[in-house]
Amino acid sequence: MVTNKDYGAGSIKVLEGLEGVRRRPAMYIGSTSKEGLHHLVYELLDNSVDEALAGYCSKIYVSINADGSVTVKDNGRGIPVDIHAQFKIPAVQVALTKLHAGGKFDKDSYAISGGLHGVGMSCVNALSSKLLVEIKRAGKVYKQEYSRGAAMTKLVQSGTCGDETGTTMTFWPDEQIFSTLIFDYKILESRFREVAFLNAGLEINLEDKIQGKKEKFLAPGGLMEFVKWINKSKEVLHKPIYFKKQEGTTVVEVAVQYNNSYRENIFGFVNTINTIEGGTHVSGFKTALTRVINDYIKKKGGANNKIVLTGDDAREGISAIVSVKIAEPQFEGQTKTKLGNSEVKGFVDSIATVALGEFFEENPSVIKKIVDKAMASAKARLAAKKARELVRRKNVFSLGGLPGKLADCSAKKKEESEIYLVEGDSAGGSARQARNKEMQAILPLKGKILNVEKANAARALSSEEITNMITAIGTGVGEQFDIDKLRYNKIILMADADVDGEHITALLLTFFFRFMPQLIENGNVFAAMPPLYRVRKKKDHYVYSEKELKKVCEKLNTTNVTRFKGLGEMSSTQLWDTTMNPKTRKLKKIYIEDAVEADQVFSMLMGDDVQGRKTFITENALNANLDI
Ligand code: 0RA
Repeated sequence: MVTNKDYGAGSIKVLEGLEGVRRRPAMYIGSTSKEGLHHLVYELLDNSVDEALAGYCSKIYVSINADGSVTVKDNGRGIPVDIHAQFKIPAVQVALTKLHAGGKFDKDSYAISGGLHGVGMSCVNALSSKLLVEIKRAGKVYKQEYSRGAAMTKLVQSGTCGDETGTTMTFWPDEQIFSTLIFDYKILESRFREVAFLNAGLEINLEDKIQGKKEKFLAPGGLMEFVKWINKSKEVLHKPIYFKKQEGTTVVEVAVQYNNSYRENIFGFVNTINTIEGGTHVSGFKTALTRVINDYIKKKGGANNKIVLTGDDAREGISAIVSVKIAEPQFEGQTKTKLGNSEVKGFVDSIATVALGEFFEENPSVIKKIVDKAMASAKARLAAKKARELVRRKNVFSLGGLPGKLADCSAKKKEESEIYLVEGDSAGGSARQARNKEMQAILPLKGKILNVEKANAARALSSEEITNMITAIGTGVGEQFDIDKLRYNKIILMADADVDGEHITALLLTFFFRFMPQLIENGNVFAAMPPLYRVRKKKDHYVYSEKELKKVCEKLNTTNVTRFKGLGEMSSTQLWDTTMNPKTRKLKKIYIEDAVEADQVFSMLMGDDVQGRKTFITENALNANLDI
């Protein structure tokens, strides 16, 4: 690489803006752990995708290199290299050293760009110990090297390239910033697949040169292929419904395909960013869908034409993608992944109303299947409601509506309180004795709860264990869900540390994922980690994994080991010391790394696709600890 010792005066000045990024990296990329590390790749990918959205790039290549760096290469126009009028340095250097300059040199060059992730390539530069950029433009190749945001060389021309154009960046994440420097193929893979689905025809290649793996993501059918992929382990009711409409710089694109399951799966995207918390685009679509289906029933429902479906009824078994591209997205919510732009709701609603109406007019067999399914859901819901009312009348003496089996805590503030959902009455009894009464509530559950993946909402909501949980937690489910009514700040799943216990935890997680995903997103759901062994040497040492056991035994030089068979076998003191005392216990926080991926895993593991499940289990047997 060319170096130039005098080169620096100009770059130090521009670095000032990037110092803030190095001082508070989490503010710009979310975190400095695994998530933030991968964010660097998305940031560069987004720039190339923007170039594709502008119509100038068709292929992107990303590689995880043997030396720990990552390369993102595209065949776009190449970042401009001419001298910037204001800063008197090449435009590419402005993009890499000026915060927010990003790919958006001027607002008109791209109508649409990342938005949430749009902190720009300068952040990647600031957080890399080294970054190389290579640009092919107007027949020439240009190169420049940076370190921690500062240019180490001038931009130099280093050869010719015929009519080839494009941008290549290779970066080495800074070990001074990140707690991990290892890129995870699987994380990049699911994001890239998503981006390829969301940008029909864009080719994204991923290669891991360390593990020798590669994959091409290319979906000429775009969202239509996306919704089919989401449904791949489900039995579908019809071919995907698809529509797209553009007005000015706003694009709305939707794909819908119902399957025979009972779950609702609507994924919202804004400028290709997954809006996990939904927002105005998703609610506009939902409103239109419910209205169109109810209108159809009113007109053509025959004997059933008086039944009014709820939104939950209309969405039973739906898989859908609602993708919008807008110029100035406003994000809200806990994780800044909820679209706030109010104009988008009406826009999506009116487009979807017309498009769905037309589609159903032309495809009567499809709407009939959807209406039959929604109607079955409504009838089951009404029957369950009647049954519940009967039970409620019988139980007029139950106090305050809380489940009789709940041992509630006395703290009135939810910030301080937590609830343990405990497998089995005997473990429930120990937990009840062990607990801190003021802040810890205990709800014992009878063995294995219903697998909600295989039950419709009405059946799930008539299961006693499930209604007990819902009542104790307080928020309600589905459309009624209200986070402000949450009665406990932490919901802790506590099951034995064995296969049965893991199954129970999986069933509970399925319930939370399908009925109260907001609690997972909000970070309220945890799994307790009871110890596997006790090693006794002078005092008791509790051990949580096989690996740890070996270490502890070697260190203490003893084989005085007791294996815990289950929670019910521990004394209440042991249970408190190991699993419940906030000062000493270990909790796993449950989070959703990738909503689309998580849906696949749940429908695979808990649904009807036996072959898919077998394949999944064989492929994942080594990482038996389910990370979702
Ligand atoms: C602004 C203008 C032009 C290209 C780009 C940005 C650009 C940025 C990135 C970032 C990664 N890959 C990229 N490719 C292109 C070109 C304007 C012109 O040629 O007239």
